[in-house]
Amino acid sequence: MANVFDQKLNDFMAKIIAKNPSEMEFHQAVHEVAESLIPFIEEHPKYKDAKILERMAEPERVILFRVPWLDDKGEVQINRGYRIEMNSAIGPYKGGLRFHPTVNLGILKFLAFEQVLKNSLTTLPMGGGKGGSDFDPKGKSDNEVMKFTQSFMSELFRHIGPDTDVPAGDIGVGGREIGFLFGQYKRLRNEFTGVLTGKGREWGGSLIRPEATGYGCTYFAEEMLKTRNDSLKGKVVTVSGSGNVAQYAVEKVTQLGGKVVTLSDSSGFIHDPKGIDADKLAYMMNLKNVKRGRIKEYADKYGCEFYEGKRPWMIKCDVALPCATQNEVNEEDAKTLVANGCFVVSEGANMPSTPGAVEVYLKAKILFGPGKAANAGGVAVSGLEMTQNSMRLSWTREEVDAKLHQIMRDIHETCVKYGKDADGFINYVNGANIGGFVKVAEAMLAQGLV
Ligand code: NDP
Ligand code: 2IT
Repeated sequence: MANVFDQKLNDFMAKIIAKNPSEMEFHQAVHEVAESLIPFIEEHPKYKDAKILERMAEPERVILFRVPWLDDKGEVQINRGYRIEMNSAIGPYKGGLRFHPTVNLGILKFLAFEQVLKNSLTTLPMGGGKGGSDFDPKGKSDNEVMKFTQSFMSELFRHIGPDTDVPAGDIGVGGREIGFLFGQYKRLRNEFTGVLTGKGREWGGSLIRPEATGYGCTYFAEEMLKTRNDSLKGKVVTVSGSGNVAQYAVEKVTQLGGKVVTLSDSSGFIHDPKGIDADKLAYMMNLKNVKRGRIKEYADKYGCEFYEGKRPWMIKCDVALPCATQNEVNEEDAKTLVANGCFVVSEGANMPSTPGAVEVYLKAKILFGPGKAANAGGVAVSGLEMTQNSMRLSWTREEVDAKLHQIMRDIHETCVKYGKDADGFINYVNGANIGGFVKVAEAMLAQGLV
């Protein structure tokens, strides 16, 4: 039987690759999903006949635009802007904007494709989208970041809206960028609406949105541990990244009694065997969010080791939370993690594990929470921000956190429902892919050939 599915998967992927040449990350994301879904679709001919998976792999709309701006020296700079409006079957397009020099069409299509299934898993009515630019905010002045974002929004504004497409942050887009983007949108449209999420709390932002992805990824790890009557208490945890997601993962793991011993950025990682406590985290957050410095400075300040150009997966741990970027854990890293006793991987980043790494986790039958399930807390609280904006009300921290926690439990339950193997092992990859797919597929069937 496996061979029949392999053949169908190969045929399906051959078409995807031919149609979307050189979009490697997109191929990777679609392949992983198709591998889970093809056997399921074979059992449900209505999805097969309506070519739901084929339609989902084709964006509803792709917007690509020029972003000219003047730097501080008065020199003209030109970047490229994108918005991928992937799927609106269950709600307005929703997903972040990424500003990073590596951004290209294939990366944003992989992120948009993942976002469709992730948003479906949250239980909230959000379609999927993603966008961004090859603009690099690193080393730019606040003024340059503002100039760029204003120019970016001067084109994007005509394509988005609170009931159409609602962007948010991702790599390189945090509170500062969302502020500038919102200001420019409001000026162009003369409307104060919930068109972006991740806003400041004084102007429509939701409490807990900054924390949501990191907290949610930690809650998801805790839910997975519960299936083995275990918890994060006393666990040694490695975290990669030192941005938004990593920061609040560290905070929540520490609150739940775990010890985080690593952090990283694109220059390398730090290993602090004593653990990153609340004071050290506060130092790191100021370093990254205000001073915009490098993680090495943490090692200099606290007298611990900095490993230049390396990733933290060589450090012995019980739990690993990759929170930086795609393909940051390869097959070798995964083998090292498992050999060192790591038995939980909860992905804060999008697709941080390569296909080879995922294979290692599944073979070793460790608890592996793929990004579209484990990091869905961020977009879930974005959904809650949209609700609060529509109601013109704001909920307390406790209310939002309780809703986030419940959503992460629900996502976990969905993964168990669709991902439990005959031997009782929970394959969260299959669970998340099938669980996310069903709702979108049903909506697409109901809405006809659109
Ligand atoms: P930030 O920009 O706040 O932080 C990104 C972190 O990852 C930085 O430490 C950065 O280091 C590091 N990093 C980025 N690119 C690379 C790279 N190519 N190689 C090595 N390190 C890298 O982004 P977020 O924390 O928001 O996002 C992190 C991940 O989480 C991404 O995969 C994102 O898609 C995902 N995610 C984010 C959500 C959110 O709500 N923000 C929601 C769900 C998922 P440096 O500063 O040196 O570049
Ligand atoms: O990848 C993601 O889910 C995000 N970057 C958050 C998207 C959002 O709309 O909050």
